[in-house]
Amino acid sequence: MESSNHFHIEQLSATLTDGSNAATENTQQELDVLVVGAGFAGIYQLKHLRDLGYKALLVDNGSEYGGTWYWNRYPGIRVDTSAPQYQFSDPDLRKDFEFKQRFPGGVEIRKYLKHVTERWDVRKDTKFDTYIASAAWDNEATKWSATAADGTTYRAKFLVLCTGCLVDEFVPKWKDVDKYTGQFFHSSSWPRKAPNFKGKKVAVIGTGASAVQIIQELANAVDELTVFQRTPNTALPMRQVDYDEVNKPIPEDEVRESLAVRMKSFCGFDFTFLPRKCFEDTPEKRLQTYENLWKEGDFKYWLGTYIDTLFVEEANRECYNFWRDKTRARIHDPKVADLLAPMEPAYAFGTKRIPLEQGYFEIFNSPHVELVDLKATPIERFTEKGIKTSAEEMPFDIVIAATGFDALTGSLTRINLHGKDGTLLKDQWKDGVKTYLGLTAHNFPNLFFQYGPQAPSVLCNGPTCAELQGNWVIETITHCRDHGISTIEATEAAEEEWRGNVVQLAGASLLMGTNSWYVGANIPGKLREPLVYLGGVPKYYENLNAVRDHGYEGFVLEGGDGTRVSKL
Ligand code: NA7
Repeated sequence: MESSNHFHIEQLSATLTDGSNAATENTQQELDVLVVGAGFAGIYQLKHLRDLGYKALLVDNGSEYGGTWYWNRYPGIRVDTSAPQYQFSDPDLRKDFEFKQRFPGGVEIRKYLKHVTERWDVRKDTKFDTYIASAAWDNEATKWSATAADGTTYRAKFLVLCTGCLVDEFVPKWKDVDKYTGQFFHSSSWPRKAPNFKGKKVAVIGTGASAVQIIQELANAVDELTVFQRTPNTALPMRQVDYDEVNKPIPEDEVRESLAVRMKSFCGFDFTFLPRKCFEDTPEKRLQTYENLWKEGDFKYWLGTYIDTLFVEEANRECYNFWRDKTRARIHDPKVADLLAPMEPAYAFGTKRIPLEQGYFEIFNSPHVELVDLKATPIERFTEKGIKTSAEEMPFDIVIAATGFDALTGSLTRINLHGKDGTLLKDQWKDGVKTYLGLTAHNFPNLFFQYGPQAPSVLCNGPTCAELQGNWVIETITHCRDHGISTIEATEAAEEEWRGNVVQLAGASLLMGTNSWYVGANIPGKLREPLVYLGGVPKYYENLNAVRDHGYEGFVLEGGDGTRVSKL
């Protein structure tokens, strides 16, 4: 296997835990806030904390800004949220930067982040190539002590983890994969020296969002493409727009308006679910509604449709049927159509992450593209030359595992985070994730994590969460500073209640009936539980603001002398 982000980190982690590499330089840095992760959320934290006078440092394992956009370099990588929404709200940033497409690709997003970080002048307080493998709360000093792989220790009053939610690669443990002599890599460890695909037989395992984008790109680049599908993907058509003289970029006042309404939308977009249920419309009106949403070419068919779609089976089925008929019409071979868009849904529509596609389904009409149904013919093992399914042995020059991530919790639990009593976060969560507000955990004072479990996170786009959650974190840190509070820690009771809330909301939806990474079902051995807050963005921020307005209800706040400052 190619060297990957995943393996690199495991090695670093191991050297630190066995102490062989620790503290070789033995340097120490005192900070107010250590921010880990230089994607949208981390960049936002650094800029705004620094503006408020904090001594803050941003560190990242990568060598540049971007987070998930730094690591994921597969061809065709693109954001599924339209440009007016996938950016920071600061109007100053738009004065001399314009997105060139409605759905920008990875290169453009990295260009945008370069522009942002230059404008916000954050580089001088950023340290790259720095993996924080462990951090421990020091009760005496009331500080976090975080150790990087180079032995440097950062001591900080607050630790803010902006480590992303789709980072920790999942590669299934296929038998004999180590015996395979061709090129093999995970979608998010794409070799920096791009492989030459011309004349090659290539396999893509998986049909999630990453696979869809990779397949679209590789279909025309390779000699033969084989896609191994376990579960069909209900991808929706993307209506891409190249902004130019004819299709002008969205004017500034519209961008502002679009960003201003995020808090009112279930998923933090400039649209939200329709205010009516599926069967309140006549069949004719329903059809027209679906057609209109479909034409938008974005997430509206998923997250701007009838309000009961993700909650009521019959409503969900109507939505699926429309998608199925539109999609099957694009596929020539009925047997292939049965696999890609079966007559009976494989799972409730929208309960797995829906990506936007550009010609994905038509690709399977090409004679050089083969679809293998893993449900009928599972992979038994790898061979020296390729893959052996229960039906046949297939040789490949390159195999790409687009098999996802230990989502939402993996990037937090892979760090050896020791709480107040020394317990590791991963052990504290072994019988179920418990957070307060999807931002903090009991036993882990002065620690905040963003875009993580039990928050809207993946049902609300990255930059939006970076600002909305981020502002709350900054406000909270500032409340502590202004009131002489040295520690803020969620109570167990508050955590229990929040978990209950998350479980109840998910239980009322169709989400729990589907095996997806939203419920941790993609990782063998991972507890199956709802990992996303399904109350919607407005309700989530109502909760956050209510907690703040009630004197940080659910937290214990203590002054420097150990006095309890909070009213509980
Ligand atoms: P996903 O959405 O987790 O997709 C992973 C795919 O890999 C999915 O089709 C899985 O099938 C498949 N998979 C996983 N394990 C196996 C095994 N053992 N055998 C065969 N196929 C397997 O990850 P992505 O990287 O595509 O997307 C993650 C997010 O990144 C995406 O939502 C965007 O937000 C960005 P399954 O469906 O589980 O049957």
